[in-house]
Amino acid sequence: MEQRGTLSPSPPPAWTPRTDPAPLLPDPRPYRVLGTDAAEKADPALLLELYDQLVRGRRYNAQATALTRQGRLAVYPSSTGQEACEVAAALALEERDWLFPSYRDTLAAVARGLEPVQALTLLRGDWHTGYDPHEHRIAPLCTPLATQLPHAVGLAHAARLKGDDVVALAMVGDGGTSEGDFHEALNFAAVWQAPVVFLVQNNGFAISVPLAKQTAAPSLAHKAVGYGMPGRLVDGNDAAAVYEVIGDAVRHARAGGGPTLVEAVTYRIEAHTNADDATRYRGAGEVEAWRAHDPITLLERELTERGLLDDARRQSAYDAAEALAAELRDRMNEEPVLDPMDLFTHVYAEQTTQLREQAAQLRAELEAEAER
Ligand SMILES: Cc1ncc(C[n+]2csc(CCOP(=O)(O)OP(=O)(O)O)c2C)c(N)n1
Ligand SMILES: [Mg+2]
Repeated sequence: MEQRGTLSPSPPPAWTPRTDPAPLLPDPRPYRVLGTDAAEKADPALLLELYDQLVRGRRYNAQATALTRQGRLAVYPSSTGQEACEVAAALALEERDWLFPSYRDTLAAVARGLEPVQALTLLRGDWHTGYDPHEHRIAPLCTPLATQLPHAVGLAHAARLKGDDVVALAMVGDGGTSEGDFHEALNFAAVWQAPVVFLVQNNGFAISVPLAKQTAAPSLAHKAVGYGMPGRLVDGNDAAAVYEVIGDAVRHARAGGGPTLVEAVTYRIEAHTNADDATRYRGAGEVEAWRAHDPITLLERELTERGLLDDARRQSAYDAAEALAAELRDRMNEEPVLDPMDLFTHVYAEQTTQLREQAAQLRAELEAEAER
């Protein structure tokens, strides 16, 4: 007869959580600095730099949207209302770090040093990413939702294995958190303790879908606990608060502490893109309530009260923003000089046979056309 194992009347020792969930839980009140006692500790030079960048960013958004009306850009997803997240997150990184932006994060890329016109090349449909990702350590502005997140984790994990002191900041929208890629990225990041910071800009909507129809979680930051990483909630319109929270998460990651999920609560003041009509799914009252919590006004009030911003200083910020817009307009009005053969460059490190054949065919057609 077959020998059966000894039957144990009670289950094996109960599995105990490996991580105490309590320290991972986000404070449900979004962290704020401006208008609180914490503001006094903020560095005046940093606040002024954030202010300059916010003003430039808003002007950039207005100019890019105007370019869509002039037929110079097919589409532009404006981040007006979200400039504090964009700018503060980019400034919280070191030069050696990597930024993984979504399509809405042009301002973050520009604040990190990308030439303003280069951030629009993709949206004009000119040339691949529009810039060399390695030069600025900015991955391509990513349209397929959340696909930039596993890339960020892969890069950060690889950097750690190589002993490089690099952190990846991955930006995603509230809607993007419903994607499988979000889950896979956060899971791998936590298991590997990869030096990644995930910044979710909760701007209230995924096109016309409000957050309440997207998730039943207490907050998006609470999702962190299920993966075993800390979740943090921050007022996404408070540039000083975003800078501090992202900066803390970046330092934590760099020191080997693993990933953090930051949810920045903000609002998309304009439509999803120039191709969307936001009045179809939200009321003017909601927009007005958020205008009263505008990121530029919040910082301006703080700076003015502390005597750091007078009319002349304010004007210089607006003049610089105007100059940026004028240059952007001029550069975007130039006819782009494009080489059709570039379709085949930077696609594969080693081209496939099919692509080589197609490239040869295109080259022959271009040569024939040039001879005509
Ligand atoms: C994988 C994938 N599915 C669908 C879309 C179409 N799409 C583009 S933007 C968008 C909404 C995204 O909302 P959110 O993540 O909140 O970012 P936001 O636009 O608010 O910045 C959708 C569904 C897409 N780009 N990629
Ligand atoms: Mg959104």
